[in-house]
Amino acid sequence: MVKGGLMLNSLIQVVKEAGEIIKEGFAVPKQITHKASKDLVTEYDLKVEAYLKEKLTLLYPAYEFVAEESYVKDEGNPDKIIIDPIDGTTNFVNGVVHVAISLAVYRQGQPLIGIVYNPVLNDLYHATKGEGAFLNGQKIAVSKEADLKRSLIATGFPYSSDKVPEDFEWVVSRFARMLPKVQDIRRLGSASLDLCLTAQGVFDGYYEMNLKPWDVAAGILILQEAGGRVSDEQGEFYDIFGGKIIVASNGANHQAIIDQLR
Ligand code: LIP
Repeated sequence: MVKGGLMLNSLIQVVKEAGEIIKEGFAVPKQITHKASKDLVTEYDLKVEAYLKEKLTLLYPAYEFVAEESYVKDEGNPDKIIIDPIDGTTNFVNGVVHVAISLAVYRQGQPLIGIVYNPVLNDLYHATKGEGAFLNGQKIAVSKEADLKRSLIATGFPYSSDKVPEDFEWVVSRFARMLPKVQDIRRLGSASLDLCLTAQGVFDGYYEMNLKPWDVAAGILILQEAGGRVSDEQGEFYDIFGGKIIVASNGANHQAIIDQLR
């Protein structure tokens, strides 16, 4: 039994079952629809979300679901299960292996459990508040790299980059400012996995704009439990339900990343 109690174990079981749907669809043709020009959804996103909601409604009927493909508005329940059925949908459509189910439990408005599962690579990250962060059962921790020049930084590009000139300008200007100041930059296409790879010490930091609660809720807890730091671009609390820019790091280089993003 993994640490974190019965709820964590039952959630992991259901997430792994849902992962089989992603594995079935990964290498086959998909029906793709566009929520926006760059925002894709497939029948597999919908199947995974429906499976998770069906199973978890039976197990945890008192919780409100905040799930990417069915979310309408906050119903005010402080107990939430926050789901991204396929984080990295564009990767999934194109056969890039960085895809994950991201699931977080908030109880009384506070993060309690985070699970990020990549069924293609069979990597399961999890954390329970106060109990550390784990990858496939092995404890993980952030890197100790304090020198931005030696830091491998991840980022992403918002779906709005073709529609909102200010967003495009922010992304391009910060990328141009950051690139000569760091070891290198990576863009893997899954925010939840970017946060988990930072928790694992593979990345030394990560930043992105316009993410949704389901992209980051689980990964933030996993990173914090691995000793990392998460803030907004001012170094203040990042609100998953309203934050525009997330800055995540090993803590040692956090201020240096923020200074480049000002
Ligand atoms: C994606 C994020 C990624 C971001 C994409 C998109 P989705 O989530 O994980 O970091 O760059 O624009 O938001 O839409 O695949 O669940």
